[in-house]
Amino acid sequence: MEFTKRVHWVLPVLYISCLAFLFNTNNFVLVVDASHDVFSEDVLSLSAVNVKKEHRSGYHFQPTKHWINDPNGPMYYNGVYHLFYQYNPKGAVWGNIVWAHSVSKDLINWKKVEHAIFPSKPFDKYGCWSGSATVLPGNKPVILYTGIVDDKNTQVQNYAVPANLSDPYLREWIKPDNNPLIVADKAINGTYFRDPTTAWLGKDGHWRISIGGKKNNRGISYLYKSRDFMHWVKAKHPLHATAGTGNWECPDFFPVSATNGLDTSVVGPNVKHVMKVSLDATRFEYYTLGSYDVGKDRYIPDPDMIDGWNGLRYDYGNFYASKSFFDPSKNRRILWGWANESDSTDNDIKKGWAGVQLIPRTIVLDPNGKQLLQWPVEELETLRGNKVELSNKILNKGENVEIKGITAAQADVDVTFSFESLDKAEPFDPSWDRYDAQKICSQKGSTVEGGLGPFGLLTLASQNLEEYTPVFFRVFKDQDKHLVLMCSDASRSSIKDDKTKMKDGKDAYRPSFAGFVNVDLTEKKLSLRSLIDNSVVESFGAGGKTCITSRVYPALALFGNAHLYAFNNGTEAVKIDSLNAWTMNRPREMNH
Ligand code: DQQ
Repeated sequence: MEFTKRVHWVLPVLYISCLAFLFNTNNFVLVVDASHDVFSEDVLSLSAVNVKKEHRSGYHFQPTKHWINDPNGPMYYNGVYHLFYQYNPKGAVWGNIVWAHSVSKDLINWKKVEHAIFPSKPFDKYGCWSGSATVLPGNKPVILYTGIVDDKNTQVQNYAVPANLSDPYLREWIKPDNNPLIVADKAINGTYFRDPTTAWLGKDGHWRISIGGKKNNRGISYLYKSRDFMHWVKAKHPLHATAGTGNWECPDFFPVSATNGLDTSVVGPNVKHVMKVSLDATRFEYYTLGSYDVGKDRYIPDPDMIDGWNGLRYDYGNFYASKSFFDPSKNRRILWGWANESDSTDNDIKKGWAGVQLIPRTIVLDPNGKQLLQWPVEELETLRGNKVELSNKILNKGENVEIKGITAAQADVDVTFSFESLDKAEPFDPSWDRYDAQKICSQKGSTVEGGLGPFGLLTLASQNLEEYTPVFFRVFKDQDKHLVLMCSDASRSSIKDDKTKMKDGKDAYRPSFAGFVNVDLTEKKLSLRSLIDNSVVESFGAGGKTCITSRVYPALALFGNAHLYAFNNGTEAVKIDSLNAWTMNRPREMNH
């Protein structure tokens, strides 16, 4: 696993996989685990006086300034979508974490309201970490979240309820005095015990939740049960656990079907369950599909699932700590995920902000039953402005075509490529690691000539292609089958990279994110949709089978100077069957 690369991304200061105490030269104590950098008081409250507009998102959710991370407690309640999120109200680095709160009627226009939960009581004095919302019978929302009770990062589970259910925005939340609801018993390491899920109700009338953690190096999703939501008892067995995977953050457990979303408590013969965990050690999100044995209260991954670091990922790029919720108004399950910056902490502080939430995605089971399909919520289309179209355009080897007439820095592009034959697909080198798509993509980038591919889009490109972020496919032949590689390659995204060294002197984090696409090529077509937003490139391959998000910081391809191309660097000609691209407008109301 690529620890060193991820260090650039997540832990510019330090990385250690277990909790440790360190001292810096200013003699204050740093408490660090794999996901939580600890900065000095000075740094914690540092942000640029003027927030830099450059690279800020146009339509991806972000606050007006400062640091954000995990989406928390998303829910739909009485006609309003709620998004809470981890937020530092004082600076552009992780720390001082509160639950910030925004509300929306359409998932696109967001209004900021008061912080919902912030440290104030002994049971959360040192932090209000991630958690989930459950709407209880009688239409009563309740939040479960992780409170930090001491400077050793000891974690407990708390609840909060709205002060006034008739306030349409649920602005004020109360943390009752019978908190904490759950403390770690002796068998649990209380510093790895966090991020409660939305609760589901069993046929026996008992609520269940899962909480992430680890024991030694075994990732665990603990299971707790309660009849009244107040008194919780740990089940004899965890819901799920996997040796060798390290700490599990932000578990998510929910039912899926191929047609529509399901309420979290649904079980049944035609329902599969998804178990997602955010793996602290790799900072990627892995999921398996399987069945929920309600008798044993255990999750069992399907036999063909890989349950660990080589498993399916929600997104093969910068996407973490996601959380899903059921939207009863449209019968769909929606997934929110956080994209951290890929830049140095120094640059984050200079910008005055860090982190965005990605576009909420509708998730359903792929009809093949082997994976999920993710797609931007339909409401996003209301932001589409000027449109350009292209069809039946052949791209021979080495050719590209510029997609003109839209604002390429802020666009939605949906393209379907077709090809006459698969014969020229390159052989898949048996020495390559089938599970290290990123390595293959870094060797076989968008400019290395191939057979069938590389072809795709050059996003956030400067006029003379000094910088660009290609999102593309490359098809390989592996014995009797074809393997489709999808890449989102940040390595040439900015000419400034040589000057943006990380604090530790290493190069800025510009990975060639990649994943394979499990797609049937019988029709000899591949589709790609990319949501381009100044420093975000969020892409969906083959109708959402494989998703990859990159964060990039072009120096030239900014605002009106950004360009968009379709390209082919394979010897097999490809045809743009159809391409639709739109300028994306800013939402009317953007979280102010
Ligand atoms: N972020 C939260 C934790 C969670 C982690 C703290 C994941 O609750 O485990 O900000 O990014």
